[in-house]
Amino acid sequence: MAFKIVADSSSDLLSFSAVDYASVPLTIMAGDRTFVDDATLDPREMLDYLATYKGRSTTACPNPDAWRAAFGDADEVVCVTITSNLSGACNAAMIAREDYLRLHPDHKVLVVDSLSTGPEMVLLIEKIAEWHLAGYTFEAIEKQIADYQKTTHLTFALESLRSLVNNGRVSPAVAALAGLLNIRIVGIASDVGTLQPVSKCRGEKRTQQGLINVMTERGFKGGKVRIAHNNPALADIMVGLIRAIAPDADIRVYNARGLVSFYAEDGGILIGYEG
Ligand code: X90
Repeated sequence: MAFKIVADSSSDLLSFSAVDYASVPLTIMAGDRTFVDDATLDPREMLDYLATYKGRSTTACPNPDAWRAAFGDADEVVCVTITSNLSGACNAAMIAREDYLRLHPDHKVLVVDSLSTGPEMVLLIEKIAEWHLAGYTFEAIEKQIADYQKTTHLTFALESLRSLVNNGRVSPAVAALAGLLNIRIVGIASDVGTLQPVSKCRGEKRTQQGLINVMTERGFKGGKVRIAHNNPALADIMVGLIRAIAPDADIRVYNARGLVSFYAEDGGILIGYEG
């Protein structure tokens, strides 16, 4: 039985050693540049280019063929996608699933809509791998992943909502509620997988406290924390604040890859956690 986990590149996870794994890239387009969010991408170089580029920029999700190719010929595939509320990636994965099962009627494909992105996807991927390695069947994983999803959360701080609004991923009404486009906000992935602003934050301290408040309000007491960022200084401080609440928390910190960097911009941070 070949078991494989496949996720789109908004998870920021390019490779994963515990089980057979593939990352399927989203694409960022700006002017005459196309940035494929795979291992060859230099997110820093992309951000520097975007900072000087004043024209329109867009992103595109993987098409069904790209998902299909990533399934390979595994008998059992668990596919974890960015929230279906902000991207067509999940829908494309569902189409890929149908094609795959038509070709291989005895194979199994589970598409998990993360209703989130980035580090919350990482928590799901790690849990699926952990269960598989512990001997859970495909069906048991399918049965239990939704319950685990209810215990995981995503909170984030962004310097602005500009990329998200310009690409229609956040409505101008929500942005208006969040105040000026240009102010730093703390937000969460809502239960239906949309971006929900929680507070405007003037100043570093308020941002840090805003993030911690959201985490504790949503039940963080310890457990796993995964942090993707374009802001090493803030990431460091957040690790300290999290350790102050939960000294034994299992924390991992890493740079965001392309898709998340595009939307979270320079200075952004995403925190996935169990609560
Ligand atoms: O299909 C596509 O082109 C991709 C569109 C992705 C849009 C949202 C990306 C968000 C990245 C920003 C903060 C987290 C928001 C989470 C809300 C659920 C990261």
